[in-house]
Amino acid sequence: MESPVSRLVKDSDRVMQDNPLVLVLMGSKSDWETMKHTAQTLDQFGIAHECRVLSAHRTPAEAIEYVSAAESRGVEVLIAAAGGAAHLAGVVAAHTVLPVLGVPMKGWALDGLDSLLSTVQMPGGIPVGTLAIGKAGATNAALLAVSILANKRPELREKLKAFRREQAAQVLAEKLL
Ligand code: AIR
Repeated sequence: MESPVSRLVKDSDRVMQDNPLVLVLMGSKSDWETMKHTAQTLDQFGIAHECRVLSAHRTPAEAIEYVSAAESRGVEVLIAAAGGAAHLAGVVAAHTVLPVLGVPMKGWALDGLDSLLSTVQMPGGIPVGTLAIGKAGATNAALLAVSILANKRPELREKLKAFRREQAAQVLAEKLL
């Protein structure tokens, strides 16, 4: 089946689906190579989402405006990814009470440890649920968003259970020789 992501219009500033339940923000287009795994996983579960490049440092006003409008658009979860001085998830969390998941980007001088600490070390009162560095974190941010959405959507919970069963079956079928 063709992914909805691949159907999206070129030259748009965002990857967009109608009535998104999840917003995926990233600090730079260079993060998309990793964050496309978030989009693909959300697609796999049929979750409408919108992905957009917005930076806490380079476009702070636009980032705040976008996040502040999320609740009134019916969005339920935000995912924010950034590298280096990775403040995006924290800034996003400061401007909404919706759950915010942070994905630290790999690379740079400290290979993602800088991104991890910038994302995870939030002061008490403004939480960011921080995932692993890089691709695993990008995939898991989507799976955690699905878990959150599944609280009120029994059909989604069944899809998650089926996903886990299939994953377990694949591991058990592994042959070493
Ligand atoms: N970034 C962008 N604005 C603030 C931050 N922290 C991050 C991006 C990307 C890294 O800086 O999220 O991971 C490098 O961006 P670029 O555009 O130079 O490739």
